[in-house]
Amino acid sequence: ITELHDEQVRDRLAADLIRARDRTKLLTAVDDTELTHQHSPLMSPLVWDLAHIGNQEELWLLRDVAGRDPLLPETVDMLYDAFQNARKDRPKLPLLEPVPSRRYVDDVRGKVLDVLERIPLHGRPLLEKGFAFGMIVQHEQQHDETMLATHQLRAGEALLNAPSAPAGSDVGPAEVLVPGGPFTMGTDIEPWALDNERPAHAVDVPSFFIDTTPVTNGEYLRFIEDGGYDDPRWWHPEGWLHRQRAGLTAPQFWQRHGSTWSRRVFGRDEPLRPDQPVVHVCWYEADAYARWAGRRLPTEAEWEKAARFDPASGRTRRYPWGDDEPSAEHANLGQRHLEPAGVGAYPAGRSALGVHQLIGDVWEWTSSTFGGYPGFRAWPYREYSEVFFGTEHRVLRGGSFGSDPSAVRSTFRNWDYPIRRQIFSGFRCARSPRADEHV
Ligand code: AVJ
Ligand code: FE
Repeated sequence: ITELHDEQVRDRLAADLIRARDRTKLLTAVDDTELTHQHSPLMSPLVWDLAHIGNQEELWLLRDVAGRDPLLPETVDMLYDAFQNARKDRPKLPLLEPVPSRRYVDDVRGKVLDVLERIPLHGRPLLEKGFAFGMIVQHEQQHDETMLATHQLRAGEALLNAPSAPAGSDVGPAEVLVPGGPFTMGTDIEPWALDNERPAHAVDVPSFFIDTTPVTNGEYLRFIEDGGYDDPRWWHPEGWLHRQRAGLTAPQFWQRHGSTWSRRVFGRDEPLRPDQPVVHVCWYEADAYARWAGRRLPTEAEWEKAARFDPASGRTRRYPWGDDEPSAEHANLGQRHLEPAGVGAYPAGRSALGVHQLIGDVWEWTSSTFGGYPGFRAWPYREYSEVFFGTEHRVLRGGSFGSDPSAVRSTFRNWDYPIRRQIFSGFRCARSPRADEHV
């Protein structure tokens, strides 16, 4: 039985590795100039992400797991170490050229697929349920999402194509009451959950209301038209300074044409779709909108309870819709579309309480800073999450249209600086009950 189970794990891992690589190839199927150019100081040249994907895969799966010798001179490791080289400095490094980069990732992958066929998936914690391979799948998919953001930042003709995301539909009441009480936050059982999602622990969350959908372009436009960007009352003090210094007047990639707006989406001008979740806002913009609307951002625990808690059974579920893996009916994930879908487009993906689109479409800013759960243990490396704990970053949840299902769960935690908005970030609002509201 163990053998059969292992075979299924291996097949799943091989399929996920291949899907990740198909996506990497699609995102790097550009000419050498595009591949080596730095499209924004916030991003690496695509050729860096490409070889970094291969290097992490070699380090973890060939050298650590399989005990192999390095494929290239060890000085190469340093070039692709994200901690030794800030993104802005990466174009100046003596990086592998495009052809050797492509050859390197292919060589590594060929050997990894051989290792995956043979290696026992137990006996070492790193191999339990194929974790090391799952970690590398997620790592590649995370960099694919980063490369997708690089494509969004690049100037010039469109290079990527995908069908438009579906339109929205009626979702009923604008907010949902989540009843107070404990739920299980985090996980001990998701096989590929990263260290910061562990361990599972009970959190008592008092009743709160959460928006049925993410905040839309149409709603956000009302904040702009009401002078929201010019009124310091709505802004966090540091947010107001940033708003002035950076000259923020609208989400990134919005363009005003008199009284109408368009959005630059992967090299095309698209009319602003009022029913789509707003995307490319920083935490400070989300926070200001919420205050203007008389609301606030949800805490991370509130977001996760809204996504997982089923009041009928008292159970904390894997996904908003239940325990099944995400499908195309549940959520806008996996770069099937190059934009968020209209709100209400995924009724099959709504939560037990009727909250829509918690998974997919846009990463949702929460009010929480990034820290370890009680009992946190850095694993398998401190630089995945622990070195980012503190008050500098805010947590985002739920994944975007550019996140692969293998790299998002209801427990998955993303984080970034509150000024960042080149990521596919949006938000939804929440509020505590009023004193006269008996809930
Ligand atoms: C978890 C998305 C913040 O991309 O910086 C990639 C993931 N860690 N390589 C990032 C990651 C190492 C990370 N985020
Ligand atoms: Fe990385």
